[in-house]
Amino acid sequence: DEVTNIGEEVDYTIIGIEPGAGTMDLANNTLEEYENLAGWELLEGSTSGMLTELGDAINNEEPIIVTGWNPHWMFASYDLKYLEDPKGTFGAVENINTIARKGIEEDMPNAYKILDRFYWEPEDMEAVMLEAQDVPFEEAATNWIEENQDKVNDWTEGVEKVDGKAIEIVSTPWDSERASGQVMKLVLEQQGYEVTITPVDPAIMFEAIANGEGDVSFAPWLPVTHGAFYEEHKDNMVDLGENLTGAKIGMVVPEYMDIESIEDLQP
Ligand code: PBE
Repeated sequence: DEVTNIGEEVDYTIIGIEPGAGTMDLANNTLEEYENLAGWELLEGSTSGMLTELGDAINNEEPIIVTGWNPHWMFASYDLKYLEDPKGTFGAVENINTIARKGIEEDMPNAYKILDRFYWEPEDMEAVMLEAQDVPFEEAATNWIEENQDKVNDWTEGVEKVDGKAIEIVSTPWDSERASGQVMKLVLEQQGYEVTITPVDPAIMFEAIANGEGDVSFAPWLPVTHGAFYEEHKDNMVDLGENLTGAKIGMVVPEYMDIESIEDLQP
């Protein structure tokens, strides 16, 4: 039989990431919603493991299906495509929002202004992520701030400096959020705050903001990726709106694979 069966070639397996990731909830839901994916498996692992397997497969021009997203450097490093998702189980365009604990506007009016104004483009986040492949995130974030002083000035203009007030940023462990977290840490430190970043799973991140243990997070992906956590906690937190738009999640394959849609994966 000359017809390639991609399912057979990839052992009916989609290479996933950390089990606590929102991406994995969407991918599990995708396996349930598409009848043609009955019998397929989503492999739990880590983002670095997924990226290693993706790189190895591409070096050997072998087929592979991973859960992917952007902003991420994987699209700058490799020729990749998203599989079409006619059922929309991975959502469409995602945003990354800023959420904060209740009462922060009254307690820290100056910091609040900066948190509320923080907004950047996918290219900004990607620039930090790409450079952080070679240097520590803190250095990449410092360089981005130096090169984008006009944007930072828009966030801090007219805001009074403080003397050593503590702020805890609650984040997630992925590079996209390490980029935003480090940039905002440095911006707030320049304003006189003492900033810590705590990376946790998305579920814990929302809990920490809702119960006031953490002050702010720049890491929620909405409306779909972390939508269930958002619904659960939205009455106990403040939503400061988008800090980035144009994010995306889905099943990702190398360009050379002869497949275009999730619907075309054979059972
Ligand atoms: N991710 C992609 C996060 C947000 C979207 C891996 C960076 C997650 O899956 O929860």
